[in-house]
Amino acid sequence: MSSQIDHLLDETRKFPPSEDFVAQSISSPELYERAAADREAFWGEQSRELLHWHKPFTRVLDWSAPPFAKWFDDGELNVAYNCLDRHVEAGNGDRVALHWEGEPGDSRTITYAELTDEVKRVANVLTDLGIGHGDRVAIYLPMIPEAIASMLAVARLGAIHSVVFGGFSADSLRARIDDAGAKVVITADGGYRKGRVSALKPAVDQALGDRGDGEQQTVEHVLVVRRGGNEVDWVEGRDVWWHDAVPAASAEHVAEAFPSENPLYILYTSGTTGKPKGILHTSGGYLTQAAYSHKYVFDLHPETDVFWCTADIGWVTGHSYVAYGPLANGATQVLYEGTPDAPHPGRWWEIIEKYKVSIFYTAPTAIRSFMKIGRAVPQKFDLSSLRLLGSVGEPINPEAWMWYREVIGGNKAPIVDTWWQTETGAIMVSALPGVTSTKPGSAQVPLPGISIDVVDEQGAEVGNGNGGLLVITEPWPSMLRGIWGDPERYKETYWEKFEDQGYYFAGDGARLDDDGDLWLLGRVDDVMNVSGHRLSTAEIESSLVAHEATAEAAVVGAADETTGQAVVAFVIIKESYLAAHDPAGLAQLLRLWVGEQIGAIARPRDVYIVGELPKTRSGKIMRRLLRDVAEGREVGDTTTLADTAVMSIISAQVK
Ligand code: 6R9
Repeated sequence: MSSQIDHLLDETRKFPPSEDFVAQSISSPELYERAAADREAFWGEQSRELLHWHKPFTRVLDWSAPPFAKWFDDGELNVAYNCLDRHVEAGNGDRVALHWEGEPGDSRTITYAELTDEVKRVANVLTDLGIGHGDRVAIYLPMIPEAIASMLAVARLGAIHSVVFGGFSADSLRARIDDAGAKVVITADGGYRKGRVSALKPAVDQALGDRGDGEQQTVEHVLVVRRGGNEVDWVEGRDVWWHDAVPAASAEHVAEAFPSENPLYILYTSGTTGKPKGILHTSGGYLTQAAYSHKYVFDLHPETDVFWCTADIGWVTGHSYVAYGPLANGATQVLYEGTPDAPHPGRWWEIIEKYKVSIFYTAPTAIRSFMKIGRAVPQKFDLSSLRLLGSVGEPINPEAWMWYREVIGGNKAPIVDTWWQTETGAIMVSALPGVTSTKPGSAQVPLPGISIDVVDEQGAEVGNGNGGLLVITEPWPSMLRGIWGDPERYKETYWEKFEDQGYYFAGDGARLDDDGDLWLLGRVDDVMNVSGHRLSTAEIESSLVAHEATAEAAVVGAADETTGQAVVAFVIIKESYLAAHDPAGLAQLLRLWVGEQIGAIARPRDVYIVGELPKTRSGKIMRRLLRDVAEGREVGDTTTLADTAVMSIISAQVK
């Protein structure tokens, strides 16, 4: 790791924005000045400018009971109205909201007027299914227009959605449905992935099936979109076809105003313990910063730009930069159902050419896998429409950054590397194109209105040229309002570490270079980042030990050329299991087991069956040493181990 950091800090290339870009850019240095002069007034101004408030707010921030913030809290708005109706009322109903592209090549173009109509119908259907203000709705859908319509319909009713990534297993879905107490699940029969229909409804059926623990489950209805055309089981009275209910519903629906702090959604993310955290976001502040960041970071010209964020709606990036930010700003965007390489490795570039995408936002892991295939593939397509590129999810190494700039951006499109988290709700750190000279590998500077610092373990500023922990020093509009049902965990996880200073602890290591630009150095806790997705070591360990063969397990994130980090597991097998079973194929069995338990993204790259795990005298597993083994390095300092011989035994077993 440290050699990698040194290498990063040797990076001195800088790319100032071109004159042409500056001339048309909506940002200017004045934005920073206004925010610095009066932060709260700045956010108040932004919110009034970007959103329609049914009842205007008179207070910007109430921080009288930290860490529980209230933004714009005496104002009232409707999130869906802001994303839909007001654009139609302003005469932009014919503007394309979604250019949707199915994986097999089918496509649909949906205008703002059409999407508004659809959302009103879905809102009426959900009302009929018993959903009202404050109820929870789980959404387990592929990347189809109905996914966006579902989120907005839930928001329109003042209800709360919990989108669960379609790649998650029935068990993961069940845990999220239970934790939120969802009343309705919206799903599909299946969706297209890698050239085949991948079924979704069976996982919902399984999640809602008898759990054998006598617990009442909360779901009353399942609304099912037909997409894959695959056969599905049907529960009469519980299941409703979308294509029966939605077209038959009325397209009249008046958006009611809700208080600014009305909960909007829960999104589960991995923490340092096994149980995922239900991150809670509310309405007015969240939508303000989603719209603001989308507008300025992406230099959005809604009349002419075509925006494409490749994230799935199951992740926060899909919430803020597929659903809420772009729609609040009246943008035209691309929504793609499938994988980047189906049916051919140039699929993404073909889509950019087809829709003349001008702003493209994706993750470093995708860029690295395209680099591996080679530039000949993208070079077959006309990518000249691209004028701005974005990156999110993990640090982007300078090599990948340069490749992205040259091969995809034609050496002209600025790249914005955006740092943020599920918890922050929206982008916090990024260059402003048209203002900032960009630097390969650095996420650079906090957005106007955002206060970030790098501090040491005691909370003291480290200053330029030094590394430490990234903190957010002032509340921000789209900050999480808590962890669903667990206020204590919220305080402990994010606020306890720097309680005296009142800083939010992000869990990331960072460094400030001599210019004061930020370099993100990865998580400092037991959270891994695999292809830009957060996974917790504890969650995968508990899944491994849930298998009858496993006595003990330790999981580490090991550096991986394509995925950033990869899951590597070290497992001790029970004597009793070995006595009765053939150990051949056991590693593969456990890999698949984790995939079934959590989802394919959590499946370990390697499972090593070992006899012992390295532990300190107090019994803590020393993952640092296992990481050395997993990354094929000389094993580090073992002096604090209870048994110092253990590492040589493990190294031998792994070879
Ligand atoms: C938006 C999103 C958050 C974690 C975060 C950090 C890493 C995200 C990054 C980045 C370096 C960037 N991360 N963006 N690291 N540079 N531009 O990814 O949310 O899934 O909650 O992950 O991802 O470690 O703490 P989430």
